[in-house]
Amino acid sequence: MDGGEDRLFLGLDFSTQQIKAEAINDSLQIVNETAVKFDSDLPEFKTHGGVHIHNDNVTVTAPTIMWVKAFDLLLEKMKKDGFPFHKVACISGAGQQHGSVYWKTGTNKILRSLDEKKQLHKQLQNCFSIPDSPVWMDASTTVNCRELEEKVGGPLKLAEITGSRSFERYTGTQIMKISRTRPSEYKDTERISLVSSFAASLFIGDYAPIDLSDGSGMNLLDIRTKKWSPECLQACGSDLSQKLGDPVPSKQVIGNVSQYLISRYNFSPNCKVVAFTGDNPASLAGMAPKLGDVVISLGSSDTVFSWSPSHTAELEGHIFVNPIDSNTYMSLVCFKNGSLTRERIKDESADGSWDKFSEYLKKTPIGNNGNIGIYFDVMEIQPLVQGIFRFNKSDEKVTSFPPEVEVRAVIEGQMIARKMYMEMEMRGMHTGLDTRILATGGASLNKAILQVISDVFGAPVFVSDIPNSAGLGSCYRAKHGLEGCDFSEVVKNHPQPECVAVPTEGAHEVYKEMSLRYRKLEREIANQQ
Ligand code: ADP
Ligand code: XUL
Repeated sequence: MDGGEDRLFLGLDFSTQQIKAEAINDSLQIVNETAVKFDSDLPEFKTHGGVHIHNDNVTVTAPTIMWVKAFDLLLEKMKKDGFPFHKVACISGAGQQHGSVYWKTGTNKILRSLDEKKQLHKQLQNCFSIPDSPVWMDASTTVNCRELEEKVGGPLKLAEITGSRSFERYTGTQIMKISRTRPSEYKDTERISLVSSFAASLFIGDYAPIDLSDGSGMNLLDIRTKKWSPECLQACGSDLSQKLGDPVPSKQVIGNVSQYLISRYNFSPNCKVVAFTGDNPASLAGMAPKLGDVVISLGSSDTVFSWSPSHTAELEGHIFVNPIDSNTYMSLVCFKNGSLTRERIKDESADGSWDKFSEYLKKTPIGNNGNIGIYFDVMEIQPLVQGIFRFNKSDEKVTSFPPEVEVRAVIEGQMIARKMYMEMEMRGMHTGLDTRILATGGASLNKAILQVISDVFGAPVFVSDIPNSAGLGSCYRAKHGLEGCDFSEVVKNHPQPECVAVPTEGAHEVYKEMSLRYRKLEREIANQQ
């Protein structure tokens, strides 16, 4: 198994709606893809889009044990399909960013002595002091955000230290909220993990460290020194440095696969595990972008990100330590109303059919005859607004659009916002005909959506065969961490993405004008809230 052509690299993606596994061989060919979807494969947890939105509309959680049960199902499915676990040389993975897991005191002992005859979720069912993990969609911590910023010297100071001002979904303030509202559960918490390090813990049978890249999404890490920031820790909870453990570079080998997995699934005892990271950092690795490329990820969230050489502090957008090279950075902007909003409009206006949705996009004109829609089904991140807003060409509010206008309005509104915030928040990033936009995530399968992106961004759009770049990036990161070589060496056979859309003539002028209107309308909405 050691070395040679036959070995495999396994990449996991613990995302919002599902967990997915990809496996590649040494030539980077995909040899396995398996997924477990939370809503449909685990209906007993009654999630919608993998989460529970609470009655206050701002608290959003997922049952931690559901993720463990999904892990059981995923490996059982792969075993049933004859997946050769013994050939896996190294594993890495990704998790939805910012979400947190609270392990009860004493759980580490349980993790280290798991019974191979029993499913994991049966052994861990009483092991979480907070059974429902807050996830990235949560927006319930505004007061904690203001407090954290105030305690460290203001939002810009916090951004200088951690790469971001305070955002509701960031883990530090989520921890602060729990430490205040549930002090005894907080006290009974031995370890706090991110979703990524939680997932890695299931593989090594021990608490796994948080990696520097996903750790940058907590408002707790000093991204300059790559250590926890003492003042941020102090503001968010007592004994926090013990509860978090030391962060490690994202490419670090953190241990071998657990005895439990060796006995139950026939993993090799030599199989290594590389630190898991956030889904966006893992996607960056999976897209193997060049400096100057812009990645747009269209999953449960929509994100726009790129490789960034510096960590200049700004008030908006985010800077993370780069998952491939801890001496560089990645910049990112995130939108909460992504695929689930598109999906709702597909269900309501296009009879639940993506084909019909695409047909509507193709038959409506660029600029939608001046109609603009802003669809924030859940509280957006920027601006912090919830609601559905439609405007006609004279900027008058209207209550509905015909179905085909609604479909174009959601895609144009979303993509105009993606470009506008990219330009405002990603350190002067601009796109043009010589920029490559690399699209990934579930909706990157939809060519009609990609055409709108190309028209709005004024740049060609490229896609790879594999829309799950976080899973693929995890395979690449596993190989990178194991071999310790240059990342460019690992991805030298990475299949070149294909150009699937180029800007339509005249689109640039239409969207230039429309973007100005969109900006004004969005500002008015935000000011009224
Ligand atoms: P995540 O990793 O966040 O769970 P994915 O990147 O797998 O999400 O994307 C899942 C989403 O992809 C679904 O919610 C669905 O709306 C969207 N999707 C799947 N197929 C299409 C399509 N043909 N057109 C547009 N969106 C699609
Ligand atoms: C990024 C973010 C989301 C999650 C879920 O900051 O909150 O993209 O990582 O995908």
